[in-house]
Amino acid sequence: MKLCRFLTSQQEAHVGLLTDENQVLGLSDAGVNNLTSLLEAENPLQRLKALSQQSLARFSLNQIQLLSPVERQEVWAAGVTYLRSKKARMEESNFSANAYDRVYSAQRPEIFFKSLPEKVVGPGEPVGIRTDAQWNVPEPELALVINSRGTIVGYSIGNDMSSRDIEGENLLYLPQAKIYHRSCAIGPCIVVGSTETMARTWLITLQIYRGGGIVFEGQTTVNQIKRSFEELASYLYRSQIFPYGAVLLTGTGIVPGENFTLQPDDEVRIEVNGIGVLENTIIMV
Ligand code: DO4
Ligand code: MG
Repeated sequence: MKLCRFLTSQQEAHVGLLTDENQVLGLSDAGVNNLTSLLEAENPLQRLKALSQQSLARFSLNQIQLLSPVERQEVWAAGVTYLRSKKARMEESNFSANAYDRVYSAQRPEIFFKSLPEKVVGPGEPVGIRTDAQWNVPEPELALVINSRGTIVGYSIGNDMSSRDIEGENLLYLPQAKIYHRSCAIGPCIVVGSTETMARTWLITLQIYRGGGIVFEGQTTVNQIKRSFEELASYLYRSQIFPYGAVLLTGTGIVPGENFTLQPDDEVRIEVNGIGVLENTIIMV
């Protein structure tokens, strides 16, 4: 089942279920006003199935605006989980090549803080490239949605926007390359009820449009992620508390070639076939 947040034409935020017919069933009529309580339920899928049987308001997608499905969850990200990411990063940086090489096969994964929840950009909202960076790319990633008990309860799509020249100059600049205004998009919904085995059959596709044409296209499979989802989630929760749960991006397996950089007005389209499509336009921030 697909859980979402949306804004009505009266500018009221609601929680809903996205149907296969591209409609949204509003859950306010059933007394549900936030996603977190559903993700924290003993059995979120069972709870959503029961809610979907109730009489609920229906909205078509053109009546509403989907919001990022993140409320108070911190967003973190795993890195160098795909061979493609390791190789691209080793090429971009002589200085840090050894670090990327080691972390790919080390026992402890790379996990870094990505975004406060209130700074996450939703579907259709602009994502940013830094004015002081020359080489910028989107990173299309599967997002694990984890509750406060550390259980993976759903999946979404994330864009871990990155400035490759800043990261490549010195790995200690990673927070500046990764964490800035509008550097993280998540959406369009949270898929609840899929196992890791199911998620590993999904394809991730990235398309970048400029002036109506495609300037970059790439594809990978979730199954290329080297580490298990449980392993990534359990490292995130070591000696940590997440009272509202957390979202963990699982790393990128699609890296455009060395000559490619994003420009303002580019359209970034990320599709994960088991989830949906996350689209955002690029602006300078
Ligand atoms: O090591 C730096 C960041 C890696 C990353 O974001 C990724 O592999 O997706
Ligand atoms: Mg990344």
